[in-house]
Amino acid sequence: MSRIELVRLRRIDMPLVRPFRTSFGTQTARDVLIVEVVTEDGVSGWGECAAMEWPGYSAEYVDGAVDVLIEHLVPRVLADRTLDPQRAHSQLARLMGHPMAKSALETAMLDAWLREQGRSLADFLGAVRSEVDCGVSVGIPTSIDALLSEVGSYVDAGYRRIKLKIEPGWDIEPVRAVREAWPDMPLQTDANQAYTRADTALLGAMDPLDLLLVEQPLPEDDLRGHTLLAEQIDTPVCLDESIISTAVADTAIAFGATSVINIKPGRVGGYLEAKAIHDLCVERDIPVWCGGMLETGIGRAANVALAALPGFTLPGDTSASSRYFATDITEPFVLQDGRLRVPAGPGIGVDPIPSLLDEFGTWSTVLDGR
Ligand code: NPQ
Ligand code: MG
Repeated sequence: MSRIELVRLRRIDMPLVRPFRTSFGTQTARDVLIVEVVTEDGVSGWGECAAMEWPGYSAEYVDGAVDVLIEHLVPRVLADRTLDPQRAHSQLARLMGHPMAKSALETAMLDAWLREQGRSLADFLGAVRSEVDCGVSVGIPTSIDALLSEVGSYVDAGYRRIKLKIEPGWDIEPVRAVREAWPDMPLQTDANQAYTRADTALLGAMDPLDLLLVEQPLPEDDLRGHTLLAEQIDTPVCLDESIISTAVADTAIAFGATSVINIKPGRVGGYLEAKAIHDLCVERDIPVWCGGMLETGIGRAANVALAALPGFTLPGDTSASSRYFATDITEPFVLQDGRLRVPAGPGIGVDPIPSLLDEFGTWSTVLDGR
């Protein structure tokens, strides 16, 4: 087993091609934290942190992730320097919370470890496909006309499923307008916790719109509320924010709170945990799909590898690089016939372009534990 020489943290500022509004706020650029693990043999492994600048999606945020990595997570893995992602997973599990920061570090270790073996992440995880079906997530725009024109551009680009962000005041009308314009398009909604148990009738009013699912309508901790809602509406309930571990996934499935699961490696603390949730869902006959956190090519590559596992039977939010960025920091992921190709090279199978890391870079530090 090889050893870790140092860990480098970088922040890059990536402008978005259009503002992305959800019930928790508007994003115009991504402040992306990138973790690089360098081995004693000079091999670099890469991980991307899913956290946003402010704790809107979940409790994590970029400044907090930087702090916990510098003060707690990186020192744990530099204490023995062994490049062993599974061992690091157990060690980091002794520290509470911070799944996105842990995932970035663990993925960088996993990438370096796989690159040294010449093995792809897709192969390691158990991928069964060389390309994956792609969907796209559509933010809350300023008007229904703007929504129809944005959705139209994604339909023309070949996306195989459309997800509309909803919130109170922006739900039935816009969703109906999209359904009427594209009667056969696979369509789903995502509320990012914006509703309450009192909104059951309103959410049920969207049943005739033939939606694949409604994602995370209620607050993260309200599993029972999701069970009650699922009993009252026909549209399948899919949890995102609530599913923070395999144990919670098991509980939510057993209690009827979710019949589909959105798996995001950042939210659950990495690809090892994501794989375990996938395996549980296959056993329980629960379809899964791969979520997205506006990743650059680094995070996108790893997500596409995960989405190639057999239980990922629904198109994910694994969109093309161009959905978010005019220039990605890796070779861009390009949609072909509504699909993305699964990287086959060692590790995550893509490399950041050094000049672009510099161009977009706003901060970096090196931690070598010495
Ligand atoms: C979701 N993702 O499924 C999230 C929400 C989300 C693609 O809809 C910066 C970083 C901005 C992460 C905006 C999609 C974000 C973000 C939205 C995640 O709930
Ligand atoms: Mg979501």
